[in-house]
Amino acid sequence: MRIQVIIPTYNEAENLRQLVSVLFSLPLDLSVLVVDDNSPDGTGQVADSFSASYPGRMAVIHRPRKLGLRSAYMVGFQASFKNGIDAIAQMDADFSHDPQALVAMAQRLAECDLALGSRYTDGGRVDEAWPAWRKALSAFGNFYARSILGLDLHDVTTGFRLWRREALQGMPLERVRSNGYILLVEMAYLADCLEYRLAETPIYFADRKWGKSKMSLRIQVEAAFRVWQVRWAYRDLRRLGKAGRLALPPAGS
Ligand SMILES: Nc1nc2c(ncn2[C@@H]2O[C@H](COP(=O)(O)OP(=O)(O)OP(=O)(O)O)[C@@H](O)[C@H]2O)c(=O)[nH]1
Ligand SMILES: [Mg+2]
Repeated sequence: MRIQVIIPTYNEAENLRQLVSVLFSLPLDLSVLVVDDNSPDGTGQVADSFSASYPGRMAVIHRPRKLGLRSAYMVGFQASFKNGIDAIAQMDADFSHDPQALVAMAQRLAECDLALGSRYTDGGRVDEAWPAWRKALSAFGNFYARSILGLDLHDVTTGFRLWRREALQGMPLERVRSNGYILLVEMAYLADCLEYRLAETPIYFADRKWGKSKMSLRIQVEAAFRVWQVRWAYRDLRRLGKAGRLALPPAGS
């Protein structure tokens, strides 16, 4: 199975240097696609030097300025669809997502369409160093989104995912509106509306090694409203279920 890992980056030079080396040491047929938004710390140049050292295994998309996570992933997905690969991974550059977990996720993909690296399924954990408020908010946010959207998932906001390429390509990605981490809720919900098979693999979620977290109470409160908007936006697909797949033109066509 040929896997492409899409990593959106903004100021992740130090993290990326280490992450790419670890990814290439995994026992997987894996390539990397970095989508960098002209990071002031030179992340784009770090990515370029890897693509010179690993021709064919490392690609970089440079964008002129910080344009947000949603469009970074959308541009990355469209490029991946053209590469003849079997599975597409989403992961953060900051080592919150342990690259080793990709091995278990790839095994899991044999029996599902989307394998999610999950902090809240049996065996999953979050960083012990997280303050109690952040742990509580994250756990509550997941419970909240899961209840409102009727998702049988413990970790709806995880950004560590491995998709079957056909499944991701079959999603109406042009309808996805959210940015930030509601993007992840929206995409999981969309996959569930289309009755894709979702499976969770336990992960340990470490706090970012370098750089500062942007998570705040304000972001979480805003997200709480957005969950309702997501439910409303896809009411047609929720009703259609699996039949919704046929009603959609394939993404990137
Ligand atoms: N290309 C691009 N990448 C981004 C942008 N915003 C965030 N990223 C990257 O997306 C990934 C997830 O972002 P993080 O900043 O780690 O977000 P987070 O994990 O919710 O928050 P932290 O607690 O700060 O780690 C990282 O690899 C970032 O570098 C953006 O506007 N453009
Ligand atoms: Mg992070």
